[in-house]
Amino acid sequence: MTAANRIHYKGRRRPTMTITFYYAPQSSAGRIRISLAELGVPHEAVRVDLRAGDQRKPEFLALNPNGQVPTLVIDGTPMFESVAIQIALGERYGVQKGLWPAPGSPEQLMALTWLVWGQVNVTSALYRYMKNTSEWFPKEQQDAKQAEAALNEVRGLLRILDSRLDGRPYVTGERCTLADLDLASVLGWGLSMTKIDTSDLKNLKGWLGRVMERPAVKAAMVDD
Ligand SMILES: N[C@@H](CCC(=O)N[C@@H](CS)C(=O)NCC(=O)O)C(=O)O
Repeated sequence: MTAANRIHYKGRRRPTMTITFYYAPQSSAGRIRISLAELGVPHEAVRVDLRAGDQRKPEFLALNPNGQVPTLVIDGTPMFESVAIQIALGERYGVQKGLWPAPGSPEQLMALTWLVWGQVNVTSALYRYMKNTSEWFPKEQQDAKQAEAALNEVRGLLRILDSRLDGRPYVTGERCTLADLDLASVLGWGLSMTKIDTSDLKNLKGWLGRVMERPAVKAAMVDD
């Protein structure tokens, strides 16, 4: 795009974006569904039937070559990877709604840190644990040693999160941000599925309750 045909919105309202959200119930798309609900972002939701293989159809692969949900199309531009989507939503809608810290603030650096930390570490360790223990995955591919290693990893990460929440209601401080919503949506679901014991962690339960009890979060958790 050249400077001549770039549209400048200085002093004018930005036009409304057209957003299409591709999701599946009980999937990683849940975290984006929660953010869209909390931010009150108008969008069209399209259910992808993963069992029927809709995610492998050419028209879906053209949007997300990984064949996965969540996928978000913003004004014709497809986005995938939930952490990238969270950041885009935070920047565009979150600052105004108080759910994403202002650009350049120390809180934003913290929100980015804990959001990515959750995705890179917690989500992958939890997934590895489930893969080696849950009935959703083939029994013959499960390995008790790998399950134990993943469980130790999850426990270590939960201890880090628990100490972060010592004296702080939310990971960046006083305000709930998309980083809390993202982490809590993964842990709320993952801990209830795996029944990992967290009774020794004194801050985790209160924080999880505070985030999951938010009306928009509760509404978004209802699957259709
Ligand atoms: N790293 C991706 C992971 C997305 C992902 O794993 N999606 C799963 C559902 S939880 C999926 O769409 N799987 C499609 C399939 O199983 O074919 C993200 O965070 O967005």
